[in-house]
Amino acid sequence: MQQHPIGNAGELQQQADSSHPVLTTQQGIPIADNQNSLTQGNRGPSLLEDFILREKITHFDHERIPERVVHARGSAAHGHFTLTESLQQYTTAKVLTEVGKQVPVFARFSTVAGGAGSVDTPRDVRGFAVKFYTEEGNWDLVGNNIPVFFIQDAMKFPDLVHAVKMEPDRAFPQAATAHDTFWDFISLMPESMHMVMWIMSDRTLPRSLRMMEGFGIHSFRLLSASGKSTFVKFHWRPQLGMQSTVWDEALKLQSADNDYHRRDLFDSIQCGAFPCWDLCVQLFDEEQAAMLPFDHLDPTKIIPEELIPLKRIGELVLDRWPDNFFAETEQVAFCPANVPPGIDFSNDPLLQGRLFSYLDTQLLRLGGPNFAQLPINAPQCPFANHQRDGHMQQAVPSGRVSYEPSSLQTDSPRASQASGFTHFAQATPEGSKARLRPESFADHYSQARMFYQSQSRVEQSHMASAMVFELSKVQTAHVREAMVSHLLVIDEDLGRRVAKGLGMQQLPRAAEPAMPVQDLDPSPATCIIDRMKPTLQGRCIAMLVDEGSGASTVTMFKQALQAQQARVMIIAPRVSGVTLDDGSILAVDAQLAGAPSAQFDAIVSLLAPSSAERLATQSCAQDWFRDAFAHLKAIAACPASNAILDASGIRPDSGFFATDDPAPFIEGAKTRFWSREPALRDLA
Ligand code: HDD
Repeated sequence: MQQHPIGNAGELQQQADSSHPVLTTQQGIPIADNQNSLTQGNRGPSLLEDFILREKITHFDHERIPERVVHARGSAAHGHFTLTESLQQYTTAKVLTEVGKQVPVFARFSTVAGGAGSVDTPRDVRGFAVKFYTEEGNWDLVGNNIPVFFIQDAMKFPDLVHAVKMEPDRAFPQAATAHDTFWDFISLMPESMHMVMWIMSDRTLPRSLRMMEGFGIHSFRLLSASGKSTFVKFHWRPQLGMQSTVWDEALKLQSADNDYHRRDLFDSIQCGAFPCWDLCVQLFDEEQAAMLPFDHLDPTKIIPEELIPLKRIGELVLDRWPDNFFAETEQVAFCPANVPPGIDFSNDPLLQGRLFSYLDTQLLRLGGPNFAQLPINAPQCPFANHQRDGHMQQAVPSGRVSYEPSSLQTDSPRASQASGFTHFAQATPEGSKARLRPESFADHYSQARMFYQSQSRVEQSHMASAMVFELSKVQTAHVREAMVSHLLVIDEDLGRRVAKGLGMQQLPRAAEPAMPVQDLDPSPATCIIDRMKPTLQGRCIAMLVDEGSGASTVTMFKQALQAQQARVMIIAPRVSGVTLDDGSILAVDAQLAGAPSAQFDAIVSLLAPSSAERLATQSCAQDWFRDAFAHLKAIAACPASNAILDASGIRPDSGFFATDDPAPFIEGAKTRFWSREPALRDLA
């Protein structure tokens, strides 16, 4: 049989030329054929001798590393932090004292429970981790988008994570808290009640990673030149304002686009609309801490900003998407123990446990002690030490001396009293060793009540409905009852609403708090809806067009929306472009059936009558309008579109706008129509 000199069965073999480098093995051996393995004869077995095949397959077989045990699903970007106000009075850390200097950063956002390939929009806490490459070493602020945590002591972390992850015998549900083991654990951990209020709020359904807050959670310390300590809590505030989706929308986004948040972050950076956050701090000393009606070392508590206001000190801008997902986003290793001189830890027992856990997990995940040499993890300041060797050592240190003290090499690294890290010299009374929870950590319900009672009525009903949804997925009756018994303590009305939503015949007995529940002043700053910024910046508006749509109206809307910095997506039944009524061809961004309206902040329909009549029979078009309506979005609809609205059973309300003038629609698209909601779905 005749041999094909290149490729098999006439397949084109791509060859190197002046613009394409020569393909080589890892050893640099040039490769002539990247299509065919070496075989004995034309149709014979492959040969062990084929080092090119073996190397390629072996490398592929080893391409995966263990995913993060939590926060496996994440997206990240490069950027910079600029300090705008010096904290010189409180700290020596240059990153917090050198105003105007740009510090490179890498920020990774994540969900917690799901695996690396899970969806972006489950109800879940979002990780908000920022690595600052400061001139005094890396500072990792490893926070979440919720300012408190489930547990008070790191000892409980493996139990919490085991309870929330998919159940070990059946391996579901993926990326969801709505199952028995999670709520069983929570119902037995009263300390988690405050966090539970936050996760049942719309905070866990962010519209975009760019529109959520971040929190360092724990109290940290700042240390001044004289060694004076000030407590600090870190807050990230999104410049686009806060915004969340509604639950039905979040569910539909899971099918519309698995990568909804990742794509949104990517798109915004690619088009130059760089996500920005303000860095704010709460500063307080021991005396102020002692006046608070709770213990600030307890990570299940916030310090309401109504008590200690936030001070804005700088700005984070993310302006560069990573070149390679694995090398950067997957291999980045955050650790709360990475702090430069001038920042120190508090005795928060959760933080203390975290200081151990991250380095430990990275040794496994990244395969050994040299992971700090990976470009994404390496400091961007001079660094030197006597640590040597180990798996995958990349450095080639020269000289005889890899120890200290030494006298043989004059340039070997030495410790520096002047610039080195010093811990806060905290005086500690000598106590006995014990496994104890401080009594000051015993109030588990007061801040849960404060959070719930601070929310708007709409947000309260979302929380109660979320609770009903989650507990309806719990099959064990006594777990549902135990949870309601906690809710009755937090707020009796909430407990009753959830019990009713679950169809309970009898209210369970309220749980018995370890100490009296305090009625704290509300903290309106914890709400979201009021924090939605009246802007189209960062929002995406879809325009539905088809053959014969009016060219002048399409142009008028597009220009008006873009002038407001909205992103406009042209949607049509077919993706190859539509011919408008003036004969011009309009490029289309997405096909109607593949672009559900859950993905957009508001919609515009500019259809010709014949097209609207045809689409009125199509379920994808009906769903498009019905979902935008159900997700409380502004809708601009040309008269012809009424055919679809009628077919979808939608009765236009104040959230509907005519298409002769984009201005009223633009105002409507800056908000959501909350008044529509009670008529649409039974909220608890
Ligand atoms: Fe954690 C990852 C945030 C408590 C142990 N955590 C991880 C990430 C974030 C947080 C954002 C992902 C970092 C990345 O993008 O790579 N974790 C938190 C916050 C906590 C918290 C805000 C409480 C205030 N974590 C916590 C405790 C422990 C851990 C109490 C263990 C004692 N966390 C880990 C970990 C992870 C991690 C197992 C998994 C992957 C990794 O560290 O690198 O070590």
